[in-house]
This record gives sequence, C-alpha cells and structure tokens, in this order.
Amino acid sequence: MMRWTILFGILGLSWHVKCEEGLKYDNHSLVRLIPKTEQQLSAVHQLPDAGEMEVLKRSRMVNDSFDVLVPETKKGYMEDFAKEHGMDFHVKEDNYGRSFAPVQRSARRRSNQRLNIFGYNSFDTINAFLEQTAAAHPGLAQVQPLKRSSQGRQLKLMKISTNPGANNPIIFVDAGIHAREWAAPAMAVYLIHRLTSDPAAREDELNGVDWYILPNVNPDGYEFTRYSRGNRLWRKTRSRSSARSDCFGVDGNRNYGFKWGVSGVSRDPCNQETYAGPEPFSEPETRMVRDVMMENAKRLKLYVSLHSYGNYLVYPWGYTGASLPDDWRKLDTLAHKVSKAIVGAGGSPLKVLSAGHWYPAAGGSDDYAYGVVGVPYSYTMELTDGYEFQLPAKMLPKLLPQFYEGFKEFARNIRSEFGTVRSRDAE
Ligand code: 0X9
Ligand code: ZN
Repeated sequence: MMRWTILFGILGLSWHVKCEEGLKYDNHSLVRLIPKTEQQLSAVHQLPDAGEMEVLKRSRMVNDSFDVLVPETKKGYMEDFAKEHGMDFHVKEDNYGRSFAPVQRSARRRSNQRLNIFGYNSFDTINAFLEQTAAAHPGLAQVQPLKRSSQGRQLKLMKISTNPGANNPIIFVDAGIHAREWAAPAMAVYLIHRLTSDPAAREDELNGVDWYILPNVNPDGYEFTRYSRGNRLWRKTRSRSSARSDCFGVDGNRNYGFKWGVSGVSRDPCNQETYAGPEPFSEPETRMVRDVMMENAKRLKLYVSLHSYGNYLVYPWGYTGASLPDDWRKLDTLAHKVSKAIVGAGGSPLKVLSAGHWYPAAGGSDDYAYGVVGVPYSYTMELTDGYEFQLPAKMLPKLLPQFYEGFKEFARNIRSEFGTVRSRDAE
C-alpha cells in the first residue's frame, strides 16, 4: 500500500511539474497584430484561443491591437498568418516569461506585510486591511464574512455606508475574478481606502449611496499567480474535480448562470482561458458574488466588475453582439460620463461599448447582474493599458486616483437617479 502511495505520489508530482512547466512563458513571444481593415479584424477573431497560443487581448475595432502569446514553434505560423492577411506583425517581447521575475520577487517579499495602498498586496494582507479598516471606522465600514474559496480562503465583503439604516442605493464593486489581472484588486483596495479615509468622500461619493466592495473574488488564483513567475498568467479559479479531469480551474467570468455557455467559452477543462465549468455556478467564488447580488437585489443599482487590461468600460449584453438591451443608451451615456471624469483627472479615455460588440462571451457577471438580478447599471471595467497584466506598481499612484474620479462620477449619477434622501437628513 505504502509503495503504491509513493508511486502515485511520484507520478502525481511529475504530472504536476509537467503541468506547471506548461505555464511558463520563457520561450513565448508576445505578438501584437494590428488589424487595419474589417477583413483583417474578422481574420484575427478566427485565430484559435486554445492550445499553445493564448490570446491576452482581442481587438475591438480596426487599429485596436490583438495581443497573443505565441511559443517559438508557432511564431512562423503567426508571421505567415499576418503576411497572408496583409497585417503588421510586431513581436512586442521575446522570452515573455523572463520579464516576470522582478514583479514576483517584490510580490513575495510583501506578502503578509503591512498593506501598501499603491502596491500588489497578498490576499491575507488585503483581508487584514479590511478588518483594520472596519475596526478604525466602526460607524462607517463593516466586514461581512462570506464563504470560502475552493482552497479554503475566506472571502470578505467590505460594506461602507454613512447611514446603513437608510436603505440607500448600493454600488457593488468586485475585482480579481481573473487571477492575473492584478490592477483590479489594487483598484478595489484603493477605493476602500479613499472611501473610508478621505473626509470629502462622506460629503460626496458616500452621500446617499452605499458601497459594497469585494476586493478579490478569486484568491486561490491570485495567490497562485504570486507564487512563481511560471504561474503569473494564470486566469482561472483553482478548483479541481477528479470527475472533470486532471486540469485545474474554471474561468469565473464564463461561469455565471445567464445564457451560460452560448458563446465565447471552451468546454475543455484544460483550456487555460475560457473553460466555462461543468455547470453554471460550479465555483464557490461565483456563487458568493451571486449571493451578494441576490441578497441585495432591490437596492443594487450599479455593479462594476474590475478587470484589466485595455481601458474599456463595457456593458451588457456580453453574450451576444447581435442585440443590445432596450435601455442600452442609459448604460452608454453613464459610461461616457465616467470616461470623461477620468480624462478630466488626466487619465486615458475608456472605450465604451457593449461587451458583445467587443467580442461575445457568455456567463459573465455583468450580464448576470443585469439580466437576472435586475441591476439597472452593470459594467465590466478593464483598467489600464500598455503593460498587459504587468502594470508596474510604480504607476499605481498616478492611475488609481484617476480611475477613482470615474467612481465618483458613478456615485453622483446613482444618487441623482435613485437616491431619495440625503443620508445625513435621514438620521
Ligand atoms: O473576457 C472577459 O471575461 C473580460 N475581458 S478580460 O480580458 N478581463 O478577460 C470581458 C468580459 C465582458 N463581459 C462579458 N463578455 N459578459
Ligand atoms: Zn478579466
């Protein structure tokens, strides 16, 4: 028995090592194609998002880049593809994985330390920050413990309100469903910091509006990306079910139960990007977000899911590019206002459109919030551009306050459309 255990142990270890090796990008190149015509645009959309090539960002329109990680063995194929379609072919970076090392070292050094507002903090550090914030501002901030991730990490929801009894409209922000998109939890942490520590916030963005913030929906995936540079580009959760296969994880943003699986998903559990899961809400992480939405459905007026990258602000429908919600103009107008506020603060404009016009992908949290929960304003925000998933932490002090101005604009509009009383008057 012991011998079998050891044998299986060794086999398991070698499988694991093989699997981990498959995630290393040292000999991958980041290839950037820039479609300049509609034909070229539809050609890049036909490129497979599976196997050894990993699409990091899809083009929205002509002149918008299509970024894909390509192993050495497939570089020639990509070059031919670009030539055949008359497209520019740039190798943005060879040996892509090597550039991860410094980020990882600093990430590890910081784990379990004091929170750095302009840094990439560990999940434990973020959770400790939530508790400290609630303890420091008892009348303003409250932590609601949720359930546990697949690997047992406790998720915590931060509720910020100047008057919790007032039944204010709620803005719900989540971040980090995609593990490698580190700018997203960083933004969520900064939001919590500003809302609780900036006295001006009480008069403005917290006036008559409550904020519920879940700063890291996918802690297992996030910690996995921090663990070694080979895992830095992991996107999915880290669940594992022997019934499914030997592969790990589900794309949380394909796992929500609205039009589940109808577009933009993979059915293959080993697909590292868009596996939708064995069924809707197979993941404890997406179930927790669903439950927060459902429990607060009546008061929930705005949902923003933070992602990176590309500077987009997209709204339903995401599952299709063939139709739009009846009131899409309202969603579009508010998104443009938010983009304008960010530009006003010196930031870059956001590309505003329906998610399905960018590329159809079903099972996203934005569609679920809008289509099932009935949240009137629902968005996915893709933060930052130009550094893919490796935005240097030194850029956060400039970028996060710019995005924050966008959130202030969100709050102003939610208050003016849904607020009944000013929170101070209701006391
Ligand atoms: O594909 C996604 O899940 C999001 N982009 S990302 O690069 N962060 O992975 C966009 C989701 C947009 N919403 C829907 N398609 N529902
Ligand atoms: Zn994402």
